[in-house]
Amino acid sequence: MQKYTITLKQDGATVTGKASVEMTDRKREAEFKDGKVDGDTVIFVEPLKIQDNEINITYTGKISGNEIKFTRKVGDFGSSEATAKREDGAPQAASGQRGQGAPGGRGGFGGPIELRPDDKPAFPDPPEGFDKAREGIAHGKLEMVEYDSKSVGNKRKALIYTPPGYSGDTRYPALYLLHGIGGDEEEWRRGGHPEVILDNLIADKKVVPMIIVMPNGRAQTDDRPGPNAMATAPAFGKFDQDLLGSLIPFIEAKYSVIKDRESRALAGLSMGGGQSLNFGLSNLDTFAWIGGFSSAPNTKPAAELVPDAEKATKQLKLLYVSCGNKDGLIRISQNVHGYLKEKSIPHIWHVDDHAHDFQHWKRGLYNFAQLIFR
Ligand code: FER
Repeated sequence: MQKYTITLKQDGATVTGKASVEMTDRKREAEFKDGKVDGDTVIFVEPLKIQDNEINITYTGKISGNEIKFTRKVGDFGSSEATAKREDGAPQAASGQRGQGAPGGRGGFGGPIELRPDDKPAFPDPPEGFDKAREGIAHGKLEMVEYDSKSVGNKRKALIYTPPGYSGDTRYPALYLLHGIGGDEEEWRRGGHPEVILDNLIADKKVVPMIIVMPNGRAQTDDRPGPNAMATAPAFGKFDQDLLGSLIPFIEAKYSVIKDRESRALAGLSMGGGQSLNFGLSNLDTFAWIGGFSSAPNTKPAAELVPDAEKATKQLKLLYVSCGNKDGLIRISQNVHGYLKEKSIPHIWHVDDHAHDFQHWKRGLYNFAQLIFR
């Protein structure tokens, strides 16, 4: 009987790690090579040398919830199955762990957290009660709408917040607010209650009254996260067609909104943060205010996000990049900030003490909402 211990570290699409095998009389250790993640599949190779013969063991794993089901193929001649369980938050895996880093939060995604000198808050923590429903103030409304999506080819849903006293006699700016990998058009309401945060900010006259559009950013016919949300990541990459081609025109026909770039903002959490940076920065004629909170590995490399620093600087009214210092995905946002700083592209870099969770995202919305449309 041999005991196999696998330690995996995921950084975006790349996987590194090692295997250690304890046999009755000896122990063998090997670093993996060629590790990668593609949707719900993880592949890596353990180099094995037997009597001067190089024989690779190839692991192909299907990620599902907290488990990875592996097929282990030894050279061309043997194959076996095994299941690894993820040990959340444990710094060293006992047997097959996907991801290290943020304890708590969701998923414990990402790699080790190495904070840099700039990783400091740009804003104080919001006042107590910023996210608690208040009595005696005016409240906005939430409604679910359906629109025809040309790119996806069916009817899709979006949750809309209209501010207190919304009237066709006034024209409002619009914030498009995007969800994360396991989310949908209800995720922000469920986890962040933007209607509460906005009602409070409007009552305190700290924001311009605005409409918030919370769509489903998983642009595929079945847009539920399903049992393996990671496998739906490619659909997040196609949402720009639906957003620009169908959703915005629908919103601008149905609601009393101002139809110019300076009256449109795009922000989101995690996968939605990546989408906001990717789609926002490549569509500066549509959006002037852009925010990425704890942006996920779907975020394009910074040099691709902003190929023309001068043009972006001219067009951007706000670029807000934030992450929690307990979030295993912070490297993504650190890299974006590093590039923006190097190229002197004006932006806000805000790092608070939270993890990959709604504590950070609610504060992101609170800060971002006060800066836009002014
Ligand atoms: C990943 C880790 C996290 C990834 C996406 C996420 C596409 C998204 C997390 C979230 O939306 O909360 O490797 O790859």
